Amino acid sequence: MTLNRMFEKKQAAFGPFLKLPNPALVEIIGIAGFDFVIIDCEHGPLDMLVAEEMVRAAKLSGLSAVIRVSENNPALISRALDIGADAVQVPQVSTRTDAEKVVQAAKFAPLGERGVCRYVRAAGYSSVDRQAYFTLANQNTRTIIHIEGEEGMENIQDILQVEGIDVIFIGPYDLSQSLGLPGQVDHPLVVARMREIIDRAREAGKIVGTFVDDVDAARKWLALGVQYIAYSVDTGIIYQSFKEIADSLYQGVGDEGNA
Ligand code: 3PY
Ligand code: MG
Repeated sequence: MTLNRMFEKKQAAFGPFLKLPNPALVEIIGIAGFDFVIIDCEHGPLDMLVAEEMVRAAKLSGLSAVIRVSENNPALISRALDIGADAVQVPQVSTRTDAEKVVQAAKFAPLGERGVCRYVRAAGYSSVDRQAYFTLANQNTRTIIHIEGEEGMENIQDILQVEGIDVIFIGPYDLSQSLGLPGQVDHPLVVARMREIIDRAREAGKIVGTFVDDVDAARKWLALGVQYIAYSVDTGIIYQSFKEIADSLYQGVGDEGNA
C-alpha cells in the first residue's frame, strides 16, 4: 500500500521510522503490509547513498518512501526528493516563514524554487519528458512538517495558512521537551497541546500525523482524527521482538542450559 490510501482515499496510513541502513528491511515492511517508511536522516546514521537504496526498495515493495531530513535546509530537501522520495518530512517548523521555506525547497516554479536537475533518480535519470517532469513532481511530491516546539504551537494558525503543506506532524517527544517535560509524552499537558494542534489543523482541512510506539496509542490518536501514524522505530521493534523471544526461551531454563 502507499500514502495514496491517505491522500486519495482519506484513510489512515501507517509506517515506521527507520534508522537501520538496510533495503531488505524496507522490503520486509512492504511485504508485511504497511503504507510507508520514514527513512530517518535526522536521528541516526543514515546518509543519502543508503537512503537512495532504501527508496528503491520501497518502490519495489509498493511502499511510499518518506525521508526525514535533519533540518529545514533547501539543499537537504532537494537531495531527498532527487533520489526519489515521495515525501519529505521536515523537523522543527516554528513559523510561517519556516513552512514557506519547506514549500519553496520542495516545489519547482511557479510554486517554489527547488533546484533543477533532471538526471537524477526522481526524473528517471532524464528519461521522463523534460516538460512533464516539473509538473508531475509538483503534483506528486508531498510535504510533511513537524510542529514540535512552543513557538510552532504559538504560530500554528499562521503555519496552517501556508499552501503546499500536506501533513502537520506533531512530534510528541520534542514537544514534551519544549514544555519542560522531556520524554513524558503521556503527560496531560503534552496531550492537551497535541489535541489543540490536531483540532486547529483539522479545522484548516489539513491531515495530521504523529508518532506512537504501541497499538493502543495509535487507536487513541486515530479516534481523535490523526491519519498519518508513524508507528515506532525499526530498532525498537526489533529489540522488543528479540527481548520477548529471549525472555520466553530462557524462562525455566537453568544456567546449565537445560533443566
Ligand atoms: C518527536 O517525537 O519529536 C519526533 O520527531 C517523532 O517521534
Ligand atoms: Mg522530533
